Amino acid sequence: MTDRTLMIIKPDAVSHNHVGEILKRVEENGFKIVELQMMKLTRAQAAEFYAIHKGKPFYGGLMDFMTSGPTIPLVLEKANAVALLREVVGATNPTVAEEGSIRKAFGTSVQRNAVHASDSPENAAIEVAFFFGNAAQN
Ligand code: 3AN
Repeated sequence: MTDRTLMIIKPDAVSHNHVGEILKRVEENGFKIVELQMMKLTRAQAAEFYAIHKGKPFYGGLMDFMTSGPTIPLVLEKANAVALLREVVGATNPTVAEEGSIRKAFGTSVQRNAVHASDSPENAAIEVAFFFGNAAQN
């Protein structure tokens, strides 16, 4: 079965010119890029996307960071895409992320960790629809 997941290349990775290297790693790991766009999130979009973190101490900083510059949301396709992309991306905190992972290579802090990857198939469907509409799930 082929599944889809959502990745976001965050403002830190875009501004440091790591887009090409991140896309290369994604493709080398067997993911097919099926949707991709560059966009600067509005505060309302960032708040909706990260609504689950509302009220946490880092929420304001996360909103500031995610709206600070262009991001690149993309939809990736592969069998078991959600779990496999989380492995390729690595742990939330780049300092403890696995060697060879994207966050280990390009993240600089828990907040500025280069990329987002959906954490469950249910959230992947919601997040794909958030950026690309329901048609992208078919
Ligand atoms: P992940 O992105 O690995 O699924 P989540 O969902 O716990 O991690 O957190 C979402 C985002 O919120 C992270 N990618 C990171 O940018 C930010 N974040 C999470 N925890 C912290 C923290 N303790 N301090 C600052 N930012 C955080």
